[in-house]
Amino acid sequence: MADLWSKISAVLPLSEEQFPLQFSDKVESSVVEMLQRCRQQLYSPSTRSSRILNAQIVIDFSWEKLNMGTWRDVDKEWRCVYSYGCLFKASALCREDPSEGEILEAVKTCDMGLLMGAAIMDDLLQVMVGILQREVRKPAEEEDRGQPQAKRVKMELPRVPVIKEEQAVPRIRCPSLESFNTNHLLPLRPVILEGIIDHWPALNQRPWSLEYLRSVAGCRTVPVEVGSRYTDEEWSQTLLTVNEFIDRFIVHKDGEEALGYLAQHQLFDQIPELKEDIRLPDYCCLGEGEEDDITVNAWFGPGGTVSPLHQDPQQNFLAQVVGSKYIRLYSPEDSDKLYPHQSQLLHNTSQVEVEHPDSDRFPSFSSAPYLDCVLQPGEVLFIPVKHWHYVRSLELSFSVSFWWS
Ligand SMILES: O=C(O)CCC(=O)C(=O)O
Repeated sequence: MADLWSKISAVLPLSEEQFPLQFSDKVESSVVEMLQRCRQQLYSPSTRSSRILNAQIVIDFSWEKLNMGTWRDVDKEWRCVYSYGCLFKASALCREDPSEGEILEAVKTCDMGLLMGAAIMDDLLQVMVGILQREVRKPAEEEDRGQPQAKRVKMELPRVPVIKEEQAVPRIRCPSLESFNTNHLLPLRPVILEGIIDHWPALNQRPWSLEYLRSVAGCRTVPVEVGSRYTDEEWSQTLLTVNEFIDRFIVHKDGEEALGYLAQHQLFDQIPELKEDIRLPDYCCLGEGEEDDITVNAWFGPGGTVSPLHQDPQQNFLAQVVGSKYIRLYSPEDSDKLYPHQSQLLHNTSQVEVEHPDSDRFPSFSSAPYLDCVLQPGEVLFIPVKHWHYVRSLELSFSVSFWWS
């Protein structure tokens, strides 16, 4: 670890004078002074504990500001202050021959800044966490976790629904852009595209096994959904490392424990190694939006995770990388038979439990026509804008969805 600090200091500004710290008067002068003190300590002798203490004061103070009121009302300057606090703390942890535990704490600190703060200094936290991660990263084959994965991942017999031919989502193999546009995009018709992601490294050179995910992302802190479905009362969100998520919800999952779902749109920005394993589907170019506006989401979890029936305001390519999923689709024309929640927050979500509908409360549901499928690794489902979709994973599963317009 001896040269870790030289790698970190190489990406920091050369001197205190070149280190920007500019805030408007929305940020109290006492906080700006504390930030300046942290900056000074970065470039002059000081004790480790004093560096960490001052950075922690900045983190704790700005954390309060981030948690006041609703997230969209949080001023971006406070998110920047939080990121600076994380940057100073992570730097302090990595000086002077840090232990592996201290480096892991620095990784977590950077991740908190990436998740809750705002980008500062050309995304310096992202650069730093890349350096730190390489320091603690073990190649997949070096991992020794005892028995082979298949024996330790809890195997459940999935309830695999029978797909009737007349309501199966149609399938096509590598259509031309023109044919996809004419037959599916313009008329907004769902379809399963086969053979269009066969070249992804995630399905070839770097298959997304648990060991591989642990090796590229194990020490990274990510938001996790805990609970069977986001409409349940006891559903909650928490922050866990990818290793903790796998240990708690996948490898040692026992029947009584809540389900956990790593379902989020920041994962690929946070962990660029995973982004390098996937590609944007070519068909996204048929949209009117810019490539940068495409949202790429990760959906990683054990068998049994459910995304309740809901609709989204964009076109969607849902690509299956690991495991299989049962998916049911309803047209937006049948929304009145699907009983959306009344509240503003959940108005895009149906109240009906799709596979166990309460026909007394929701009598019209059974008359709504639908298409369904079991999506297998290597297949991509086109879910047209506003089409209602219900998803249940049949086994350990990792999917990637692309929301585009
Ligand atoms: O795979 C899932 O659980 C949900 C996917 C989804 O809802 C989406 O991509 O919009």
